[in-house]
This record gives sequence, C-alpha cells and structure tokens, in this order.
Amino acid sequence: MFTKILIANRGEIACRVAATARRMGIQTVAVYSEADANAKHVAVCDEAVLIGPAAAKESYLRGDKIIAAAKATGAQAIHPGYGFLSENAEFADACAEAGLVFIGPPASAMRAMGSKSAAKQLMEKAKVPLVPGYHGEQQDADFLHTQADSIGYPVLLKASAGGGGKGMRVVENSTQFKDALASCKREAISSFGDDKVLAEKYLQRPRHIEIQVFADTLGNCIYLFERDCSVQRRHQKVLEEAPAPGMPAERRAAMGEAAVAAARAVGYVGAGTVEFIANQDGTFYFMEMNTRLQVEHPVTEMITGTDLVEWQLRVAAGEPLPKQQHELVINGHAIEARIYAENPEKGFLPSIGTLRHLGTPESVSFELGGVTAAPAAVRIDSGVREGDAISPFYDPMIAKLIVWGADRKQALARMAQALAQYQIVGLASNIAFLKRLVEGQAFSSADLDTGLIERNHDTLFPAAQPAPDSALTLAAEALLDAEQAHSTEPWAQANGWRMNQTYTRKLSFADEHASYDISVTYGPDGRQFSTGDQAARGAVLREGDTFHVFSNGAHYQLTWNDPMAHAGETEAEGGRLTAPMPGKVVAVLAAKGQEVKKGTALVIMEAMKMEHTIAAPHDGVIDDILYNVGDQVADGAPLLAFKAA
Ligand code: MV4
Repeated sequence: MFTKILIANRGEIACRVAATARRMGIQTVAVYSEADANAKHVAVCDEAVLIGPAAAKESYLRGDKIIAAAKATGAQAIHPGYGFLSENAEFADACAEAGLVFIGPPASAMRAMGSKSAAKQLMEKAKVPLVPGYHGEQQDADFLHTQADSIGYPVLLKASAGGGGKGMRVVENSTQFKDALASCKREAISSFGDDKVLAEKYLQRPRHIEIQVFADTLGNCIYLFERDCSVQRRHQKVLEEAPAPGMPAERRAAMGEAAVAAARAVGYVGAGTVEFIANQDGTFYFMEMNTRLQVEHPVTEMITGTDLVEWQLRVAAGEPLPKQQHELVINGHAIEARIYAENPEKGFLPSIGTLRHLGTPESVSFELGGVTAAPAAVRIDSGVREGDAISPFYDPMIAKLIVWGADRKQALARMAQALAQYQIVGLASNIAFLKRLVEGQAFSSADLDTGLIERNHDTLFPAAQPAPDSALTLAAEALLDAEQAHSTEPWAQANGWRMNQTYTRKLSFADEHASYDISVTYGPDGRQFSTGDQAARGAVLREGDTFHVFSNGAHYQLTWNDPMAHAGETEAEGGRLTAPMPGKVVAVLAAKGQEVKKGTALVIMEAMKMEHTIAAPHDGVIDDILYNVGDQVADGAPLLAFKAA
C-alpha cells in the first residue's frame, strides 16, 4: 500500500479522500490555489503545496504543477477526485511517465468512453442494451434523415462529443428533421469542436439510473448496485438515492451485469459508473460511462457498508477487490441532497460570500469502513467550515447531506429532519427548496423522472410568504432576552415589570416582503406577546439588528427597526443624549460620575405606551443626569450629559 498520496482536488472530495487515507495510515499531500490557502482541504492534509492562482486553469487543472508537487513531496500516487483532471487521459499518461500511480482507470478506458458514439459502438458489440438509433460514422444529412425516419419520431439528436445535455435536439417529426440537424451540428461544433451527431429514439419521462462498478487489476469486476439520480435540473443532479425505488431484483441483476459487461469491454480498472436511461416500464439503455468516483458515491457506501475510496486505493496498489459479488447485499436506503450556495428563487444563481454561520444537523459521524451495526443515520461531506468563503472560482457546493434509513420512508423522514436543522447565514442556499422537494408528493411517492422539478414548478417555487407570527415572536423574544442579559440593571432583571404597573412595548421588524409589528406586555403574569404565540420553537441567530430565525425548517431574516438606533450618536463626542419623542422618564439607570461601557442602558423613557432605552453610544463617563424618574420630557430634550472616553 502507498505510504503517501497527493490529492489533486479541493473541497469536499479532497477532504473525503483525506479521511480514508488518514484512517488507513496513509500520509496526504494537498494542492491548493492562492484562493484556497486557508481551505479545509489544506487543513486536513499532512502537507500542502501551492500550485497557482485561483483560476482552476492556472492551478487545479495544471497537471504539470501537480505532478511536480507529487515528486517534490515523495507521494507515490495521485487521487484526482472528480471534475478537474479526473477524466483526463493525458494526465493519467503523464502520471505514469513520471512514475506515479494515477488512482483511476487506465487512460485507454477513459479514451474509449470519451467519445459517446464510439463508446456506443463498443457497447453494441458487448451486447449492452442501447437506445434504438444510429451511432455510426456516416454523417450525410439525407442518410441521417432516413435513419431518423426508420427509428420513428420523436427522435433525439445528440452531439457525439457531448454529454451533460449539451448539443441535444428533440425532433418531433420528419419535416423538422433538416433544421434540427443543422442546428444541432452548429452547437456541436461550437461547443465541442466536432459536429458529429448520433440519432436515437427519444424517451419520454425517462429515469436516470446508474450502476456503480468496480474492477481490479486481477480481472475481477463487480457491481455495487444502482443509484437513482433522476432528480436533476439542467443536467445537475439535485437528489440521489440508492437503491432505485421499485427496482425488481432480476432487473437489478440484469443492469448490474450489463454495467460489468460495459466496464469489461473497455478494460476498466477502479471505480466507475455506468449510466443508464430507463423507461417507466423499466427497460433500460446504456447512456455513458463516468470513469471516476462520483459525487453521489456515499449513497452506495451507505447501503453496502463499504468505503469506496479505500477500494480505490487498494485497487490502485494492485490489491484484489475487498469483496466479491455474492458478498454484497443492500442494507436499507440512502438519499443524498446537494446543498448549494445558490438562490433557487433567482434561477439558481450562485451565491458568493462568507459562510458567516453554519449550523449542521446532529450527525452520527461516519465510520469509514468501520464494523458498525448500522450505518450512520446522517452523514455530511463538506469542504467548508463556518467562516469560509464561497468564491466565484469553484463549484458553490456547501455540503452533501446523506441520510440512511432502514427503508425509503425512514430515509426521507431523516432527510426532511436534517434539512430542517441546517442553518446557513451569509449566503443564499437551496435548503428550503430541497426540503420542499423531498417533502413533495412526487419525490415522496417516488414518481421519478428527469422532468420532476420542471413538472412540479408551482409547488417547488411558491410565492414568497410573509414571516409567520411564530417567527416574529421568536425574534422579539431573542431581542428582549438579549437586552435583559446585557444589562446588569435591576429593572431588566425584573423582566421589565415594575410593581403594580403594566407596560406595553411595541417592536417593529421587517424582511424583504413586509414589515411586522409585535407588542409585548409586561404585567404581573410576566411577558405576553400580542401574537398570542408564546410557545414558538426555533433557534435565533442575531447579527446586529438582524434576527435569523430558524423554525420549522425555514429561515426568516427579520430586521429590527430600532427606534433608538443612532440616537445620540451625532452628538456623542462629549455631547448629550436626547429624547427621541415626547414622553416620561420611567427609569434612570446610571449615576452622575459613573463610568459606563458602550451600549449600557442609561435612561428608559416611556412614550405612547412603549418603552425606549437610551444607551451609551461609546464607553464614557456620565457628566450629569438632567431628569428624574417621573419627569415629562419634550421631544429632543437632552436627558443627560455624557463624555466619551
Ligand atoms: C436521452 C433522453 C431521452 N431519450 N436520450 C441528457 C444528458 C445525456 N447524458 C443524456 N440525456 C438524455 N438522453 C434519449 N434517447 C433524455 C435525456 C435527459 C436526461 C437524461 C438523464 C438525466 C437527466 C436528463 C435530463 C434531460 C434529458
């Protein structure tokens, strides 16, 4: 086994690989860009090498610099993670030339699967089911038209060099064919520099079902069952689960065997994924093979009790696969949600900024390959910590939230619960969207296909709702509790209530949709809110006058309209503090000559049945107090003389 590996990636996958390496006693070398000097993946590795500026092209995609870093640190192998150089055959070759093990498939297998049409021809020979269609070399327009006519409409044209949904055209009937072909070829040449296309029968309401395969250098090749990744938007996976709902054992075996045949056909070694497109009736067809470990691999790990990164390292070191096919069984159900710094209400625009607060669900930490009785119920794979930035340079993923349940129903419930516990402040996130998605009728009843999100647009993107009374109450409680906690004055300790008097204080909050008033009455029975909502439950995080209320899985951002904000500030330097409106002094909390800290409550006024606290604008000394309790004061009257320290 290797004693030191270099991880040629960043973010959660770099951290994920490092966790397994650490557990196996393998040293890790991180590489990082200038933007990532303080990143988590650098912190969790044993060594780190700076490889260039923030732009991936100048850092994480620089194979030469990464290989030099591996040589300089004495690493024996390079794990590419996913993305970046993970499916780059030239990089795999360059590693081999430098005497380094590329922890991934042979370059020849990557090349064989790189061209979609060439791969399909290979698959045809290997008897892997293909969507009826033409994926040959002939590109003559009339020839392709005849092919499309005999396939039967609707037909899908796809760029042969494409993938990920780019360069596809649906052709509804024969008369549309010519224009669609020309348009598809134009996009193919501009996107991929190659205008070769293939034509296929277009499947309506397909599901994306993929098979995890693993092969070693000794000729063993097995499948670790399937993942259903049908819930996507614009070819970006949103939710992934294993096993696929409704999969009969015989079809699972047939798909698994087809995937193994696909891998064997290209001499595959290591972790790979064979993607199938499936009709609602279960008939399935090969789409493409991803020659890397995938983002969604944790759901497979959870249901099979394996550590796929450990398997990758063992296979790359020449060891046999840790398990044989017959030793693998499916245990329960796992679902992964990709938590992104993005704004679903604004077309999923990435949200750039600092993760000022990150609260995560209670997670039973994942025992990588541990001999535990049951898988962890909740696993979080993340490459960012509170205080870290989501930059415009890389994928704005915050974390992968993966849950396990004894069955799908339990996994779903745990997912909803875990999402409800997630707290993110500083960036927009897709948490609320994910929660609507997993709780929605379509996903919970496993009515899956690749159009699920679009079809359920109205329920997934509801009109903005005003904050509920419970959120308002929680914000008000937090505000009043903080005032009380920050004051050492007896009036505050007495919960705002003074003998034989009832006070009502009005508080005003606003969010981007509306403004909200709540009043709190202090009386002999304690504190009563006008909302009538005395038992709202949730967490509140305060940032200045903004209260982030996390309640029932939602995040409300309520900003307190502080009538005293800035009072006295303009006249602060050795100046006076004035009454914000006409009223009565109800408490004097400071004495002449007293030194006070910034924010200390000095005088409380009552006006229009509301209390107003006049606080020290700076650290300083009270020069004089100009009114006594019970005095009426006019609007703008100086209440005390204050000298800033
Ligand atoms: C299809 C298809 C329907 N019929 N092929 C999209 C990405 C590329 N990997 C294959 N894709 C599709 N191929 C035929 N013959 C529908 C899709 C498709 C899709 C596939 C998998 C996951 C999400 C998708 C979203 C839209 C379309």
